[in-house]
Amino acid sequence: MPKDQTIGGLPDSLAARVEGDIAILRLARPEKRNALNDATVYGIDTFFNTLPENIRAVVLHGEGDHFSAGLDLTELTIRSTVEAVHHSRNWHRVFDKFEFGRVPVVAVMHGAVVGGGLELAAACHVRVAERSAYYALPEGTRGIYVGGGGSVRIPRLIGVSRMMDMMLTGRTYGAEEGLAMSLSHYLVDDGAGLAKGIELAQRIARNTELTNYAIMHVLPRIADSDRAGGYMMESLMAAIASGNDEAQSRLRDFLEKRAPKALRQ
Ligand code: 1HE
Repeated sequence: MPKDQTIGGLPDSLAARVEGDIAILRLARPEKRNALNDATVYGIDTFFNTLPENIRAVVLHGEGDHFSAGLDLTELTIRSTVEAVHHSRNWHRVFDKFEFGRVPVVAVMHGAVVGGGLELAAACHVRVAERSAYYALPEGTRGIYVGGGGSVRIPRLIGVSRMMDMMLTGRTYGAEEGLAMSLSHYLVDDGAGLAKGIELAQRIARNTELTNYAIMHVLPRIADSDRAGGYMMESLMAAIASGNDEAQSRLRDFLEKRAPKALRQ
């Protein structure tokens, strides 16, 4: 795969490129603060549907001063109730597709990460924030409600009570607070987010495909299930993963002192 290959067929609001076995998807509508219109959401779907086979991880970031201003509010004004349900269900479909997809996604957040922008980031597997990042759910003050899976995903990150406060009062959290609350996993200086996101994606890409798949698909299901079922699923997954040839060869590499140690970085 040539370096910096582009991925086509996307709307103008998205741009994608390939760097080795990493694909980088950019929200590219800075003039509208990367507000997510239908074309963009369908474009995200297309991106993941057409991801080249060799891609092992994805980095998602935003162009301009903000990650995303959330739902494109111009599109809400013309919807009937039933159209609004379908619209929200489409976000669920697309975000679920990559959350439970083939490869992990690292979000790089800066500036506004609000409303549907936060819902999008919450569907990603690892989140890096630049110091400029701030988080809000202005749906409450706009007289609407989250529709991109936020009610399901965001309480799992910060708890129902914090999300309630954000929606009821329009409270915003800054980047440092977001790190403490698990809205992000990493905090870096402004301008350093993409490099950090790529570095993490490259590290993820070196894991075995099966382990990454288990982490994305099995771990959250275990967390959602009862204890006894969870333990059983874990044992089965552990047995399947360690029986894999690649795992056996990596274990031998460690035991024969050829593999890196898990030292503090
Ligand atoms: C938009 C949007 C948008 C900007 N939909 N057009 N989201 C919100 O309630 C957040 C709304 N946006 C903002 O509060 C601000 O735009 C920001 C704080 C993010 C950035 O402020 P600023 O001063 O840099 O930009 P701006 O001047 O407000 O916006 C620049 C342009 O982007 C302007 O258009 P223009 O044609 O006048 O230049 C804005 O109208 C446009 N723009 N944000 C449409 N969101 C699945 S349900 C999810 C529900 C939600 O996401 S609700 C939360 C929606």
